[in-house]
Amino acid sequence: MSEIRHNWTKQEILSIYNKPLMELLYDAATIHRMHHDPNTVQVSTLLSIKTGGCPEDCGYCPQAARYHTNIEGNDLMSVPQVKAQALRAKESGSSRVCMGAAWRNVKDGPEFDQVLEMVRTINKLDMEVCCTLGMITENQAKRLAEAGLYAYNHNLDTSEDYYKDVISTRAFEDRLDTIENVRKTNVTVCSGGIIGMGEKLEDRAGMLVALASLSPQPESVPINALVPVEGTPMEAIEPISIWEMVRMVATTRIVMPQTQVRLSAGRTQMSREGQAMCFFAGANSIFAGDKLLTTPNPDVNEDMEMFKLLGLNPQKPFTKVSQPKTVEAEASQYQPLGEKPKWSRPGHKIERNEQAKAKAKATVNKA
Ligand code: SAM
Ligand code: DTB
Ligand code: SF4
Repeated sequence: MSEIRHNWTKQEILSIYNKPLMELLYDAATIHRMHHDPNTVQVSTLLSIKTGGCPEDCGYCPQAARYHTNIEGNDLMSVPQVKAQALRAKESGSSRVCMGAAWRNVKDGPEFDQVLEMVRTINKLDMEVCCTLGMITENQAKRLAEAGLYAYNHNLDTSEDYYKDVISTRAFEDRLDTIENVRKTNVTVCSGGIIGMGEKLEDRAGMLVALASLSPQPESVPINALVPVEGTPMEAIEPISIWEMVRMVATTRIVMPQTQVRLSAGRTQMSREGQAMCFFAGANSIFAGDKLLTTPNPDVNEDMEMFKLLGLNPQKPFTKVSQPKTVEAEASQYQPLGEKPKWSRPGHKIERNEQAKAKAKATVNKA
């Protein structure tokens, strides 16, 4: 087993990322085999339980209200709706449901109670449950854990340096605080980022330094390729090449040997050969289902054909960490505290985000 290091430097990571490709692939695949079955891939289904209308200004995100993208917004889904979707996901071979909400942070109240009930319902279907709901407090993390949550997704998204050029409504530090709150429970951490947002290679390395320095390292690290969506400040950014994805996956595998590296957004643009290279380089989880949160993803049948072609098998639920016990609402030990945490709001100007907002306003005024 290779050792787990938490003190990687940006320079070390850059020199791994820039290695001759055959060496990089060989090194990553070697480490991958020491810690994982190379023929097993964990499959999660995303479910957008509350879509659009988000107050944040994340420059990549189609769900930020201020950019007026073409997505269909929705209020919080009901528990039976979620259960039906989870059953469909289970039938199609997914071991995990990941519920996403376009929220800045969780607020105690009926909507959070409803999410807790969704968590209990899916855990009782013997599936892993993940949530990505924005920033959460320690008490909220404990309530999610008590309901039977398996994983919480909260991405660092990019380096601390570049974060300021992407989002002005919260700070990198806030993301670390939420991850720390999740770490105070038994819920596993899923945290990664996006490449192809105009960042430098140094920023990709910087993000990996931050993720690898977490102790323990995240159990799951999603690597997303930016999906450029019309109306967002990043609509016109040129897509990255498959080689960058392969290098990023391989480097992530090397610096975080035990984590499940997730080949995330951007798969519709990747060939099977390209994805196969990513699996060889150490990717061992994906999002399945024809939709991510709001944008397209490959069809499940196509993915299953790809698995067959490559000899890959979907991972069974609770292979890595055992199933959490669900505590019913009536027996809960935790009360909603109605906290109003002071998540920061830096409010600096990001020219690209300002322009997208102004463009959206002008369109509304014209109509
Ligand atoms: N609101 C919550 C939050 O921001 O943590 C949860 C939902 S948010 C949509 C989850 C993640 O989706 C983001 O952190 C980002 O990594 C990813 N994401 C959003 N838009 C994307 C895009 N256009 N391309 C790639 N990834 C994207
Ligand atoms: C993650 O890292 N990627 C997923 C999941 N975690 C929540 C989301 C990707 C969203 C892509 C844009 C969309 O579909 O809206
Ligand atoms: Fe809101 Fe999350 Fe999208 Fe940012 S990434 S705008 S917080 S939904």
